[in-house]
Amino acid sequence: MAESACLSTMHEWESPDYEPSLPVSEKSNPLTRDIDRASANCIVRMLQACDAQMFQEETGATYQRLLSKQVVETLMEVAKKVEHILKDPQDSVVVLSGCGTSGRLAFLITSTFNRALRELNQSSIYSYIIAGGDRALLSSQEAPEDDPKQGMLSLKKVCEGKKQVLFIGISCGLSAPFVVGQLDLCLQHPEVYTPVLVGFNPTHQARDESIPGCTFTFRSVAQRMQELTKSQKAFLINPAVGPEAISGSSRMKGGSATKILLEVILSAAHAATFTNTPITYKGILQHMRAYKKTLDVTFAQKEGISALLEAAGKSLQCGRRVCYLGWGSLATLGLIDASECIPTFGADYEDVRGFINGGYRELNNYEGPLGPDFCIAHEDFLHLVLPFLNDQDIVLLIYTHSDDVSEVAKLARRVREKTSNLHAVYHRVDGDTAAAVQQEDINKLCLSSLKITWSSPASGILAHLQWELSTKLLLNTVSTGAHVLKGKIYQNYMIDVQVTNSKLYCRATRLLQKLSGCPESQCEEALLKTIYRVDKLTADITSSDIATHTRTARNRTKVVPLALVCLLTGCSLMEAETHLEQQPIVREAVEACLS
Ligand code: S6P
Repeated sequence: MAESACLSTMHEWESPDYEPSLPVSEKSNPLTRDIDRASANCIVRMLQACDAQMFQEETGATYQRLLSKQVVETLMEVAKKVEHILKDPQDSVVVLSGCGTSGRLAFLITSTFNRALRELNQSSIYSYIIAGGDRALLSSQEAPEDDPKQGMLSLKKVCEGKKQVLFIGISCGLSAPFVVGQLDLCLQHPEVYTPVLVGFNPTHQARDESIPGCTFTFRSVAQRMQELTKSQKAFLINPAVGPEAISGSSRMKGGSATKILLEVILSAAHAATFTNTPITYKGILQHMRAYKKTLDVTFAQKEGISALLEAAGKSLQCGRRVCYLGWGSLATLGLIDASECIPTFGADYEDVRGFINGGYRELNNYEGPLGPDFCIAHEDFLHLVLPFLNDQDIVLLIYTHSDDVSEVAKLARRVREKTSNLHAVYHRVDGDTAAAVQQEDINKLCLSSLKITWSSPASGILAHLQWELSTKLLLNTVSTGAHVLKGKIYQNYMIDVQVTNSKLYCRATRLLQKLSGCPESQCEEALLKTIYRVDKLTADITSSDIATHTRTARNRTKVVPLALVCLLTGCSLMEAETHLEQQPIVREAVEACLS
């Protein structure tokens, strides 16, 4: 009985009656309805169940899934295109592009596979584009997402002089104007560009709002591409992975599924080119299943993850910090997770921060060091952060046994002088005893050490990709859960969302409608009043476009909570501000108004 109830909740979102006006990527997940009141343990279970939805089999004709026949076949076709370029790389490039998390993963994946090429003495063929440039790798730059022209120009620049371009545009919600500008460019020049779209909604749910200065919408471009899939002139990879645990937070499943799909494609292409392993249906499926196993291996550590989440939640609750000290690409995942807390939870830059051994040298981004506002090396941590830490700040070491574990131990000793709140997460291969002594030292210094053990890897690169995904899942769980415990989430909505681009503006208006029950026009009015901090809207404001509104909102805090208090109580903006000052935990403030 309990099991069938649980199963029906797992699939509830697939019903055509479930939040029918919303695309899958924006729906609220029935599994996490009560996440805001859950214990650390329960939060981990809920997030695990949400992640497991990624690999659920197709249940009917409604949605294709990650393991659906058509998806696997498209992965094979795209892998063959990449193989073709790998075999004749002259004047060719494979470009991965996206906004926010999607752009960060484009960076991570291109770095991994270019490194693999370098190790084989081959020239790099992969390039990444992230809306807003490299700063967006480490911070919230949401506005460039709305700029299709910028997208198109940046693609042109990367492809200058190239005769053949495989363009992979990533937009989890099939919604980013930046990406659709690039796809449109590809469609205009089919002799050079072959476009691939990766996202997690069916094409009929792609965003259909008009884009200023464009004759197309995301949906119209996706539909044009769909037509071209028949002749393999364009490709669509858009399985549904279920709604996000925190509504719209595509950094979680959207990001994980992006990483899985693209790595499966590129790994298959590399194996075909360099080890003569043909691209087969079975091979692709097998690789996907290895990622499914990654979820199981990671969440087998539920208790350890809950303990970390609880400790991080405690630090954030008392206004202290969470620091990730990582090595290699796992550190990059720490940097990414930390940067996402700012737009996702309205967190402060200092709340969650990541650091990487070797700093920018190791990160190896196009623009190199990004200046004093973006200090990311372990040395920066030692000079700028460590002196101010105490036992209320949590520090997490993230590494694998193929890193220099004696370096980890050395850093652990330095941290331990300032805070006892030191924890470790590390990956090791079963039976590998190489770093056992140093590991013992680290364990003694840490309050908790989470050891994730993997059976002997099929290939070096696959093992590393699994460790990365495992780290992503773990950090996403810890940082999301910690912010839930801090009271940042209401039900499973991020109520204090920053209204810094058109997608977030629409989401904010929708959220106000849902929670206040007021009509859309009234909600938008309340939103504008809080953005412009006025009790009466002027003609100037109402005639401005969304870009002006979102630019103004960039410097505002608590926009949506304030608008909600005004809508629910009919009070003035100033009264709403006083109310929220008295009750800084947004969830509780909202509940007080609703009851
Ligand atoms: C989501 C994250 C955002 C998105 C970005 C792109 O958790 O904070 O930065 O990645 O908005 O979204 P999409 O749907 O185009 O991949």
